[in-house]
Amino acid sequence: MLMETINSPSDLKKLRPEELRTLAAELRTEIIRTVSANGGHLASNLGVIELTIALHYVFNSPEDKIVWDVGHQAYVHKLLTGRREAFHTIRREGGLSGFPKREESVHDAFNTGHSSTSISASLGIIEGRDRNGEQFKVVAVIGDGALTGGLALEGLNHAGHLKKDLIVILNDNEMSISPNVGALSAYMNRILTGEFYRRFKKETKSFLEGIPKLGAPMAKMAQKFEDTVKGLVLPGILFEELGFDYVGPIDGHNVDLLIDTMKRIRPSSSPTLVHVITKKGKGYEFSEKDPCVFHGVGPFELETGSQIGGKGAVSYSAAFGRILSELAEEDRRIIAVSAAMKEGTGLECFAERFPDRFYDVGIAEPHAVTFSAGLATRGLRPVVAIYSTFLQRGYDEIIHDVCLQKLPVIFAVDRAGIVGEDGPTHNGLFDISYLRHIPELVVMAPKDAAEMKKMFGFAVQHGGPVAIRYPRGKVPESTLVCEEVSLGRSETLREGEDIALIAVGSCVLPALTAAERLEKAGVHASVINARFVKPLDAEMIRSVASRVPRIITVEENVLQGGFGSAVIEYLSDSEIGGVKVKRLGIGDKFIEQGKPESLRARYGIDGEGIFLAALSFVREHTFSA
Ligand SMILES: Cc1ncc(C[n+]2csc(CCOP(=O)(O)OP(=O)(O)O)c2C)c(N)n1
Repeated sequence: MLMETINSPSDLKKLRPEELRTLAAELRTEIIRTVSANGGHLASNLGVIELTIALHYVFNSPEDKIVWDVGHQAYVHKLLTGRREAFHTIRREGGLSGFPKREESVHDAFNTGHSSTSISASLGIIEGRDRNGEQFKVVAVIGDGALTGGLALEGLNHAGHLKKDLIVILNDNEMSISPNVGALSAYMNRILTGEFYRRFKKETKSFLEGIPKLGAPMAKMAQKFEDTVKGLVLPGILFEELGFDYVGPIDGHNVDLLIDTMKRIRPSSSPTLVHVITKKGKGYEFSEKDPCVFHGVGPFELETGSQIGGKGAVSYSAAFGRILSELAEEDRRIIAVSAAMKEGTGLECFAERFPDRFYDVGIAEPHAVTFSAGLATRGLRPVVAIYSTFLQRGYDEIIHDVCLQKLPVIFAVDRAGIVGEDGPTHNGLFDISYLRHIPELVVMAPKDAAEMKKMFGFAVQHGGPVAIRYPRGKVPESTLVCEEVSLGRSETLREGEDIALIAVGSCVLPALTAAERLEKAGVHASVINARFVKPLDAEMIRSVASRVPRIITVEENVLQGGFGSAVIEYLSDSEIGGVKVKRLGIGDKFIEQGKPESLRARYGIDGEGIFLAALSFVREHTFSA
């Protein structure tokens, strides 16, 4: 196997052109095999095999820096930069990250996971390089989806101003996770279909032929000129106007052409954008057919492409999609907004049922929030569904554009809590903290699907901004009767006088499990479903504190500024003493990748962890009393 001879990019440079094609085939097989076992971003990686080979063939990593946007497509890069033997551990606990990580390799120039950062980061690296008097090249590899993000456009704008030798490789497969949307995408599509070229040709020809005498020979000359410029200068006029030399579009699966192009542009001293056309999912029949499903996929059967363990209970995202569709049937004000995550957030069914009430705004979370604020000023009820980790991008917009104006925007905060294999860039562990302190905003978390439905029903009727957070994964089996939701009121699920477990959302059922085990150990626990992180159920806290000597709060969020902090703040501000409070949640650190169940156990927020913490809390404070 050629692949086994490549331990660093310098080994790659020893291969002959025909060997590079063999290597590409081997890499494809390796990636398909590994992702079928571990899950991961298959389609995006299969699309950049030849491109990655060419980049490492021409540039000299780690001296030259390659910055991968989003970073989900860096598997080939990992395989070529000394991580082949560890590749089978990708996305596993203790294994290789599914994204570039500076801590993992000197070849990873910048950590990524969130979209649209590569151009800004690369520009910063270039400016830092020049200030230090260093000499190397910097290449940002960005997809057409990631280019729809405002941050990428801000970077392009600045790059055109700085006029440094930034190289941007635009990997255009016409797909974000689902087909890419927006005017930029349409523009690039026109480049690909040759509309620019055809229009240019027609207009120039008729203009020239209209000139008496000289016209005809000039038109002939122009024909020759056209052949030279075809596909080179004119199609990328937008990028040219932004200060980039545009090269392309070129076939992103032709290694020779890619290498040749990279060699030509490498010496350039001004911003250059190479438009590379790739096929997402290339080389595996199932991912070519359905690149959206194989964008980020769980383990699957190699022969059939069908996902292993994909069936069964409904996910929270799917439950949300159904709930919103039902509510929208009754209430014409409801509009759904997604930032390039229609499938991930469960909004496919809504989009099908109400195509004219669904917006995919591209990978543009801040815009999604402000756009929704605008809709809300017109009496509509926008529901903007964004993963907790990506909503971080919209923080100021939530404050300035939504809450300051008390606008009734509903935030469906998906993937709130531990997300798992995608690691620290994707965990949704901050939203309680970054939402809780915003005036006017109501923050809720359901324990199961029935409660989720009631909460969204409540949110639509509530006249101001509301955020509802729920985790990744399946909705739990729950036979609990769901009370009506009323503003700032919690739900007491179980009474006990030794300790009170006050839990938020996904931690409520584990708290109940813990309480049952505590009962067997002779400890009587109350279990309270907080329901509202904000406004806090002050009456409940006051009443619990007067009856029970110990409180444990449980949340799948960082402890700093979280729900437990809110409880302590309330007790302190109200000068309520005599009750001991312990907070369970995630400490002050970014937590590693791994299986969500295993991470919940490690951080003590599963049933077992809550049980053990409660037991020792009771014992500690009984003996020391
Ligand atoms: C800020 C942010 N929002 C959403 C996502 C989720 N996401 C990951 S990849 C992706 C699509 C990227 O499309 P593109 O850049 O064209 O890359 P491709 O996978 O098509 O190669 C999205 C929306 C993200 N990583 N970051």
